[in-house]
Amino acid sequence: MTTTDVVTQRAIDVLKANDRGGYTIPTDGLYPYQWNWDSAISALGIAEFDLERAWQEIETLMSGQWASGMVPQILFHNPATGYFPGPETWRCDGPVPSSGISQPPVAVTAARLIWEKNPAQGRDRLNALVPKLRAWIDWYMAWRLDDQGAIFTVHPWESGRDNAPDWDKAMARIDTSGVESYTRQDTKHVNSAHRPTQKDYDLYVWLLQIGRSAQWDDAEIARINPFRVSDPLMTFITLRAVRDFLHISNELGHDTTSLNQYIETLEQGVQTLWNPDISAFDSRDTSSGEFSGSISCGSYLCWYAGVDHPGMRAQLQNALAVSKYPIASYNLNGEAFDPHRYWRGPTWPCMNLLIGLGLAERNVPEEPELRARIRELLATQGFSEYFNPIDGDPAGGKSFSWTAATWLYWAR
Ligand code: 9YW
Repeated sequence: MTTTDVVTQRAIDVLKANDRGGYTIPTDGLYPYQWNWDSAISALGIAEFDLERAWQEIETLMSGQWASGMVPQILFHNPATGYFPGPETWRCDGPVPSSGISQPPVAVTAARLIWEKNPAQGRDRLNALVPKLRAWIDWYMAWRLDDQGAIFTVHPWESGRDNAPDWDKAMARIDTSGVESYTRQDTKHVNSAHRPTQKDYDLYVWLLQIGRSAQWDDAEIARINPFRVSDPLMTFITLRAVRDFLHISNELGHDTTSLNQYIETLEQGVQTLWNPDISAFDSRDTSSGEFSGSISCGSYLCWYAGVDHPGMRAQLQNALAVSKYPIASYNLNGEAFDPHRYWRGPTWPCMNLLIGLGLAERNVPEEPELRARIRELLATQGFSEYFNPIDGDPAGGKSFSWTAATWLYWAR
């Protein structure tokens, strides 16, 4: 066996060990349920050794879809301990116990990529998913589109980048004094210096309370939730999802009404996220109109969305020059940079997978170098949740599904 074969076998073992029967948990202990975009990325890895099981991952995720079209961030299929907030805190009413917010719609793109591995075999399964994927896209366009065509998030957990500096200014304006008492579980599993702070968690729980008081009704949330930040990551991933869904619909002969219009709107929307002051795609608070001033891993998803930008190409070259293990979750020269704290500096391989796919598709010459760095990181350090971008030190949960999937689908 070559070294590559050994690491590949380890990655397969991680995904199999995290399989809970029809769905894959992100990691044992810290995250014991099905998470939305983790499952989408895990499915890409699973498709490398078991195509049937990869389809099932997406199908199980979509089984939690609400009548509104929303697909939840977490599905609590089976009782588990060790995670807060669980179903009793969210108090949602979907077909599967769940949280009340969504996550970036990578699963639409994953469905296309899995289908393309064997179009004949996957045709019926994809056909059955089409109405559900469509309803989710329509939900995003109805409830998460700002007046300039970008996609915003109503909760840092929905964005998938919990404590990113992108949300700092919007969070600072919110008074969380009415937050109920709660007990965190995450810091019992992993080093608390590498996690969001207590202040961050107060806001997460406070925003959860807002949604719950609205009984998770979209129109009521739109009326009372004060947190709305338009996000390059959300906008790029949604734009990519709509492009992939249009392609699927054309290939399989499904209705394409409004899809071209969605693409046009989102293409205009991403341009409104260009912040000339930092020469990068940035997030923008929808109430103040103010940019965050944050160059994040989300900024580099432009190519994934089919959007080229010479300014981002320069950023990419800089990222490769200033850190051994790019692309970091937050710019190393940014004032909030912390190499250890979750989405404020560490490198997340799963984000590099998405960035790398975009670079490869657009023939950006830096892709092989980025892939080689992540390859070396995973081969030597294993499949942790995230890594110090300077020295590659692993942190967070171990044996993480989407990190193993990154190896299988892209880095190896
Ligand atoms: C939470 C599972 C999730 C990811 C998110 C990441 C973190 C914390 O873990 O969220 O409690 O949901 O920020 O992107 O989906 O891996």
